[in-house]
Amino acid sequence: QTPPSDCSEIPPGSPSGIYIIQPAGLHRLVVYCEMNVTNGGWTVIQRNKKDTPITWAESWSTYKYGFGNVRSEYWLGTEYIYQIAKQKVYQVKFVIQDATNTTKFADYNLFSLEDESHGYRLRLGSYTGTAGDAMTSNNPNNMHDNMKFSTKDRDQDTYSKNCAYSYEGGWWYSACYSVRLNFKGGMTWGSLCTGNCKSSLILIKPDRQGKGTAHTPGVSPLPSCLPTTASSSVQPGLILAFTSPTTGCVNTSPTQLLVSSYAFGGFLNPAGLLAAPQQ
Ligand SMILES: [Ca+2]
Repeated sequence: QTPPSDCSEIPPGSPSGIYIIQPAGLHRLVVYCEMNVTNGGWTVIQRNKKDTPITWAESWSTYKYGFGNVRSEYWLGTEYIYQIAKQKVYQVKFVIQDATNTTKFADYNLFSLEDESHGYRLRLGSYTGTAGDAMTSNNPNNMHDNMKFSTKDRDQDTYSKNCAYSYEGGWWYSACYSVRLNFKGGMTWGSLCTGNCKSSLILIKPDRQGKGTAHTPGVSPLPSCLPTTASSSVQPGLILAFTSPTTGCVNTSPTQLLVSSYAFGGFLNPAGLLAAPQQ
């Protein structure tokens, strides 16, 4: 049975949590589905908070395949975001908690990335919301829409130096930013919260609600494996989640170890958990 191609195919009414999806032409991914915000069905591609232990100043390849903890702060992976968003016409919702703990939204009715050979260039549609249209700008120096993705080791911005290196996180930089969400510390969203945003959440789903076919009735999120069992052979950046074939639970490691692609290509270790493939 094929998993849903994204969180929009999780049946309405299912709780938020960790689910398995399989975008067209890709392997299975472990993702967090947000089922409470605005009709649910959202695939979480980024989650961050001001006091995160996650280091966001990561390399191109780390961003490409994702990092963090799917239950807390994480980046799903630029390649996987691209693969998901190319399936249909997608929209994006940025959920920003400002310095006064007020939650604001920024919606763009189109979200897509170009492929890696084109730098994962960002394409956004028109804005609605309460947070302010910080991703697009009349100022080419802090524009994000239509920019390529840059990391500390791959400078694709429009600045003479490297924004991603200077500002410690991968993003669709120009020269350099009005939005900084991939950052360890206070985040920035336009003039809403400048270096003091409390948290961020980036959600995508197909533009037309219900366009996707409900996949399996009565789906529940994968339960957490307790107690936490970590494998000593895990390489940072390789493992995202352990899944138990007997209980179906997901065991995410505490920090810096991500959750997506390798959970299903591995083998059973002595603890009965599916570990990442040895490369
Ligand atoms: Ca540059």
